Amino acid sequence: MDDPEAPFPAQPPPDAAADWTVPQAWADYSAAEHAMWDQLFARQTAILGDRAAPALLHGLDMLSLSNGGIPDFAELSERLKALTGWTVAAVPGLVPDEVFFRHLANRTFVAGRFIRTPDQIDYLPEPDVFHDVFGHVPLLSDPVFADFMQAYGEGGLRSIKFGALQRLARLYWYTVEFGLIRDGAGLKVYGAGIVSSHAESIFALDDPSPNRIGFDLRRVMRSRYRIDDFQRTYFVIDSFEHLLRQTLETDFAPLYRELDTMPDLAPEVVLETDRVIHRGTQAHASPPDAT
Ligand code: HBI
Ligand code: FE
Repeated sequence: MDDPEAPFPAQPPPDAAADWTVPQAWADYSAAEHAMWDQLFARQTAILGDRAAPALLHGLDMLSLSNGGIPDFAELSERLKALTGWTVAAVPGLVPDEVFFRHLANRTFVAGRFIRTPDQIDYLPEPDVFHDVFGHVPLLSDPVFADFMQAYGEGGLRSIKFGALQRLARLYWYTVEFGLIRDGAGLKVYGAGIVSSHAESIFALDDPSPNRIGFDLRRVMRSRYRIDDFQRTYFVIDSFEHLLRQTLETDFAPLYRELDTMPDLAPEVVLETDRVIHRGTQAHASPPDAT
C-alpha cells in the first residue's frame, strides 16, 4: 500500500538515478523470487475472473502478464508503450511524492523492483513488484485510465503548491488503490491494493462489513483512510470516463479552499447526502468481543 505519510528518505539511494529509478536487474532475480510471483499470480487470477473490472483482465492479457515469473520491465514497457505511451521503471521502494507525481505526469509508472517474501504474502508495508505490476500496470493499457493517471500526476504536482497533497492522496487511495467500479448490475474491483490482495479481493465485494458508496470527488477528498487494515468504506465509480472527466473538469483551487472549511470524515462514516449502495455493518472494524 502507498501511504503518503510514509517516511521518505531525503536522497535517492546510491545506485539510483536522480529521478530515483534503478536498473531492474531482471537477470538477478532468483528462482524463488520468480516462484513467488507465480504463486501470487495463480492465487489472484483464480479468484479475479468474475471480480475484476473487464479492463483490468483485458490489460493482463494485452500485456502478456502470466505465471512466467517476474516480468522484465523492458519487455513490458515495449508492449505498454505501444498501447498508451506508458512505461514501467524500477525504483527501490516508496519515492517522495513530488518524484512520484512527476513520473506519472510523464507517463512512467514506478514499480518496486523487490518481491515480498513468504512471511509477507498477505501484508507488506511497501509496494513490491507484484502490487505495482499486477495491481497497477494492467489498467495503464486502458486509454481512459491511462489519461486519468497522467492527469492525476499533473494534479499532484499542482496540489503540492496548494499544500493540498493529502486531498490528492485520498483521491488516489479511494480510486487507484481501493476503487470499485459498476459493471452492469454488479460491482467489480479495480484498485491495485485490492487486486493484489487475496483476502481484500473477497472482502471488498462480498463482506457486509464495509460501506459501499457512490464516488464523489469532494466526499473522497474529505475522507480519511486506513493503511493498516481493510477499508471501512469503498467508493464506486460509474466508469473510468466519469472519473477522468471529474478530474479534468474540476477547478481544484476553489475546491481545496471549500474543503478546508469542512471537517474531515472518519473512514466508516455514512452521510445523509451519500449515494449508499451498501451501508456496512462495520463488524470487521469492531468484531464482537471474543467470548
Ligand atoms: N512511491 N514507489 C512509489 N509508489 C507509490 O505508489 C507512491 C510513492 N510515493 C508517494 C505515493 N505513492 C503517494 O504520494 C501517492 O499514493 C499519493
Ligand atoms: Fe499502489
